[in-house]
Amino acid sequence: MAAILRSILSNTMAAMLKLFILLVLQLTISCNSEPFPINVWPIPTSISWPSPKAATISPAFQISAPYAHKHLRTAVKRHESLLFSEGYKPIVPPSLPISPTPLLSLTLHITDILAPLHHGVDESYSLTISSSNGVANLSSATVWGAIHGLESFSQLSWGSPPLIATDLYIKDRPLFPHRGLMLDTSRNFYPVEDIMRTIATMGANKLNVFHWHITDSHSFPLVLPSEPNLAAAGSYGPDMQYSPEDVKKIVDFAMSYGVRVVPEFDTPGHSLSWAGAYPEIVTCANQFWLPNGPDDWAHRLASEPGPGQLNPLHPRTYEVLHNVFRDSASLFPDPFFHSGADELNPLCWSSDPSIQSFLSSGHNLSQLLQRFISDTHPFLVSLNRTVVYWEDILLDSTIHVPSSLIPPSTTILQTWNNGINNIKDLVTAGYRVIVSSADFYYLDCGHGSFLGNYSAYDAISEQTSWCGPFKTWERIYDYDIVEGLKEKEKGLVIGGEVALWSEQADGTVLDGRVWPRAAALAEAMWSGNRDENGRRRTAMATDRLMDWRHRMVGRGVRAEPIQPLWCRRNPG
Ligand code: CP6
Repeated sequence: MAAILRSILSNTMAAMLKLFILLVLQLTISCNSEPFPINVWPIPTSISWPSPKAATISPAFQISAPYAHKHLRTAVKRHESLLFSEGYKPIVPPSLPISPTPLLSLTLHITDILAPLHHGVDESYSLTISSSNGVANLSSATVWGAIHGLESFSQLSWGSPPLIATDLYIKDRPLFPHRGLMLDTSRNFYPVEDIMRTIATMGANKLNVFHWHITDSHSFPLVLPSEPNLAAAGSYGPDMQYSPEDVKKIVDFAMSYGVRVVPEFDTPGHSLSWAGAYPEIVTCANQFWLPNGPDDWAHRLASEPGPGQLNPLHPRTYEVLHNVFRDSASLFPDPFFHSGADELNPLCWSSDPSIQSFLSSGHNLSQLLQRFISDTHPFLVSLNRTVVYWEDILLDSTIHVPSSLIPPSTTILQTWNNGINNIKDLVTAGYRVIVSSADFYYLDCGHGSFLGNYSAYDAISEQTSWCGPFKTWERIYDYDIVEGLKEKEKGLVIGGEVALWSEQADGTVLDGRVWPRAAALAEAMWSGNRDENGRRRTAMATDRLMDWRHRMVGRGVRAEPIQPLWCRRNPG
């Protein structure tokens, strides 16, 4: 009896094992496949293409944009030249009937030519390409919608001499108005060309906010006209600085892609680099604590020279800050201004003698931050800025300010901890929210060395990694940032940003660290991550993202592959 039972059991086990092996093989060797002849990334809100056809693009083809608008003109020229020079070879060449009529023109129709590139500007467009008369029309409310439409038009073409999909109609608009990428240029320096290539690729993905985390504790790379010593003494060297001309060039370039540039000066924490020029306004310069004791590897691994925090009690602090804010408000025209306020270290402030006497007269550290914010927030508002802060300013359990000092009307909070719960807490408090949850949107995890004492590697590697785990494109694509919110609360989530902190990144790895993962965010923020039936469309997106990555590589962006080439060559 026992023997029979044993045999049945082992047979069942064997069958289960076989099934399991088959399943694993199935998962590992079959690639996702969804045949489609053309690919626009992010996928437009609606495409109507009842009988798919292609047309040649006439050598006499022209884009007609009868508007005197500098950035529109730049974008039009760029696409006229791209259409004939890109020569994109799809991994799987589409086979479509060719219309006898070549495409002769694309005409732009813009109703509000003056609308500035601000948060919430109308970015919608509609595009018709017709083979019966060989013309295409692009209609939009604003220049910024037209620039997105031009990009879609370019992505509908391939080959050399170029072909273009025809007899189609696209109507397109973004799901979220704020679709961003944050780049930290303080931990490591990025040359201007790297920043411009990144912004151009953002534009191609319809991402519209370049959040420039310019300064931090490690370096202060921006030369400001009224405070030149900050960069002179705080940058990594004269060849690792951004001049005011560089900034103007970057901001202007970004506008021709419909990309806003939002500067961040991380204050009052993360400010050691200000001490080069002004040691008197920075507390705890070059002291280093591990907030959670000697085995606090999570902090040790961030390799900070010491947090360095601006002293809210020193009058000089505000003189310097006002100069910095005034200069940057004139360099960066965008109405959003990011002022940081993340990760304040209590030990850093309380090590300072002047702060010690403030504390011993019955005050606390939150009141110290409140002093700082009650000067800087109104000052930034007087420069017509909406101030963005990291969520810590409200949610940090030790050092925070009451919401009366940062009114929701002039404040936006950017969340990075604890996902949905914090999003919920922030919108419940009435704030507009930018989502950058570290568990989904932080791109920094790379292959860099362990930033600590190697002998402790074994002990720590089991527990945590400061950057890990690596966030895959699927993880980014699938994250639902408004899950569980009421309709009214959803309206306060203005969008999301992926973030590249640069402890272990610089220009040599930039493209691969950012792309194609930022493209996954771009589609989720522009047209969502679900199909018309509300089902996830991650599997279908795999092939499309593979093709889009291939196209980005062709445009000179060294985006990482997401699967073997075989998967597109051997569909099914
Ligand atoms: N620098 C600054 C950082 C981080 C933040 N602010 C950070 C924290 C945790 C992780 C990654 C980056 N390096 N200024 C948090 C907003 Cl895991």
